[in-house]
Amino acid sequence: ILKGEHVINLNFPDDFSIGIGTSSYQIEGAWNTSDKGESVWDRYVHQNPHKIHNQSTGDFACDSYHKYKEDVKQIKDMGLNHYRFSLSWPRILPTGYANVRSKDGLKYYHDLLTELEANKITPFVTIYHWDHPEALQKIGGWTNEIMVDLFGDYARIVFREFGDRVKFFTTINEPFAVCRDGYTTGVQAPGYTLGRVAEYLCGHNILKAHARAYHIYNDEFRASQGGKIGISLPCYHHFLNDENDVMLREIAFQFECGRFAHPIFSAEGDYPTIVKERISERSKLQGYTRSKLPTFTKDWIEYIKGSADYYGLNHYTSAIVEAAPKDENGIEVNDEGVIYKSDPKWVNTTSDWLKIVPEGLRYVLKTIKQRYGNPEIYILENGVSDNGTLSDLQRKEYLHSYMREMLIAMKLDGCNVKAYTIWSLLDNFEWDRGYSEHFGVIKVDFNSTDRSRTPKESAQWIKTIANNRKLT
Ligand code: GBH
Repeated sequence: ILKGEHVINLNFPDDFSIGIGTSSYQIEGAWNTSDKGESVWDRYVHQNPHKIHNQSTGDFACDSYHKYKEDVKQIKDMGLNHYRFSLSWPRILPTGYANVRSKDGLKYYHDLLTELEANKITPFVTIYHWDHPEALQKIGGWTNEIMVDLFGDYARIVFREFGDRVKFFTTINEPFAVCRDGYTTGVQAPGYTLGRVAEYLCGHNILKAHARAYHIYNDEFRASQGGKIGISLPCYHHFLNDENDVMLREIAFQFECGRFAHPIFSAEGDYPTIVKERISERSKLQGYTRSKLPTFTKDWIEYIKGSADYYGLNHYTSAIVEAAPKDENGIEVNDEGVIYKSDPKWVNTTSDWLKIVPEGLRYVLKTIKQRYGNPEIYILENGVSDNGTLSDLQRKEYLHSYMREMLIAMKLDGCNVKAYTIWSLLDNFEWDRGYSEHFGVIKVDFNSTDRSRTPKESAQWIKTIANNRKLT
């Protein structure tokens, strides 16, 4: 550790916001209440029950559609500053298009905002957290460029409806996961295993859609509403077995984080050169006519560049990167040419992909600062799962150690972190893992029809931190 570390105080600056998050499909339930449209997740879990742990669905989830007042009370009880939640696109626009709006859908979110205002909790609103309308998937979902226009239309309605009450917007949650798991691995809705052409096309359209929403906000709403808008991107820290392998780290960073961050946050814009070169070379080796990675025109590069007021970071864990093996033709098994491993010394959690590596967060924050001109950073997700206990000691330790690294990055490295968001408020529908991994600081009894909520021990700990404004 570093000289001077012992002398820094671990208090949160006065203007720093501490909050907690959820997403619509994971908690709301009420999947077909009133005129809500079907989402890709509704369709996916109903048509592919075997792809979800225990054949679970989010049909009822935490029933937050009916119990949002209780959710807000829990946040209030912990003394937190903000609540990050997402809007369900088909709840607001049942067909996906802007010509049909659901009065009940809009009312639900207005009611939630009213409750938050009454409790002085700042809303951080994510416009899209994976549950787009099934009707739009029918025409290709994120592989169809029309999504850029349609997402823009949806975002405009969101700003017009809610922008006088919401000052923090996030356009899209984790494009990497949407495209990798929706189109290549197929473990998330819509569940396709189409490969990298589709995955990169998805990412390409998501970057454009994000920028479209940003510019709509900028041109039509910023002057009167005065909020901030950004995107949430996941980023691990990449450790090396051999410090001479710095190229592996560079490639891993640029494929996982830079592919989405560089077009938006770098001075030059566009995809990172190394990503363009590697994908183009490999596409050639594999006999494709052109690169699997689409190309941005100069206009699009300029339009996407700078399209965020803050860098939204989702961070859970880190990995060791190694060179990818080669197939029988001597070609690396994936475009990036790296694979992820974990250190057996890292502490395990209930989620097999999530090892506890707090120092990774500091590295990631420093990397973002160095590469992208010290942007404001909002940590929008950080947390850990448990196996259903109320005595969640590991969560307290996890949150403490990660918050500590964040504060060190702020105070010693000068990283401009302005908000920290715990994932998650509630045990919830954990996508393909169903209800088997519990990320909540509030336990939800999924066997009770009223989905009763009980704070875990970590909730009490969070309350102490939020009240003292200091990590002890
Ligand atoms: C977040 O993504 C999501 O934004 C949030 O909705 C979710 O509740 C939270 O994670 C906790 O899971 O072992 O190959 O199947 C984090 C990124 C992407 C991490 C998918 C887990 C599965 C890896 N996630 N990934 S694998």
